[in-house]
Amino acid sequence: MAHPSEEKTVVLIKPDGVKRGLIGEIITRIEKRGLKIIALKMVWPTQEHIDKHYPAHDDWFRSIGERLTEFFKAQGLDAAKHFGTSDYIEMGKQTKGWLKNYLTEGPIVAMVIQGMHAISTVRKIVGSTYPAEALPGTIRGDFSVDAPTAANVDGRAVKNLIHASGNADEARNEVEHWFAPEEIHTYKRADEDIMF
Ligand code: FUP
Repeated sequence: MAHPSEEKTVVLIKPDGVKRGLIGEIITRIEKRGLKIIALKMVWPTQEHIDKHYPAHDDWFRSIGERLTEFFKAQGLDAAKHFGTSDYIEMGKQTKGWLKNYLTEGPIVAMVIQGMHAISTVRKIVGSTYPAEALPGTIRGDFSVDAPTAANVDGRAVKNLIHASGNADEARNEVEHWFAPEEIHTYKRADEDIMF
């Protein structure tokens, strides 16, 4: 296991983040926290690349379906009516199709971020998956407002500006999926000795 201060995670600024001119704002928040960018590039991904980026197993599809169904329910709405099925796995598969369209709508900025418990720290900076639930002070909570009750009904993915790896396995796979080893750099930030 890597030292906690050397943990790596992948952040993608999605096409809505890039087109809204939020690249600088998003990077600033990550850097100011004391996390280090060790790889960065702009790419316009293919559908195939996005297909491989997101998991393809039933547990993941089920978790997507379950979560959005709960959100619909909390709003007094029935997700099954809009998806034409109450099967969580099917809902997850449909959502993945929309994600492939969303993430290929334009260029994205892909980064590897390294630092103290980087995976969980970045997730906190980013905020809840659904912007409508994200707290002010988080990136999603400050700059976006979308919800599955609107997105899924309109046949698209939730516009939530950013992707950030969810756990250590995802982070490892995503670093490899997005970057060649020579694109990832090792260097010391000037404030590292002072911060930890
Ligand atoms: P996250 O862990 O925040 O990356 O979110 P998930 O893995 O649960 O979901 C992956 C992506 O699917 C999220 F960025 C948002 C998107 N999504 C939708 O667009 N609609 C939904 O109903 C649920 C998820």
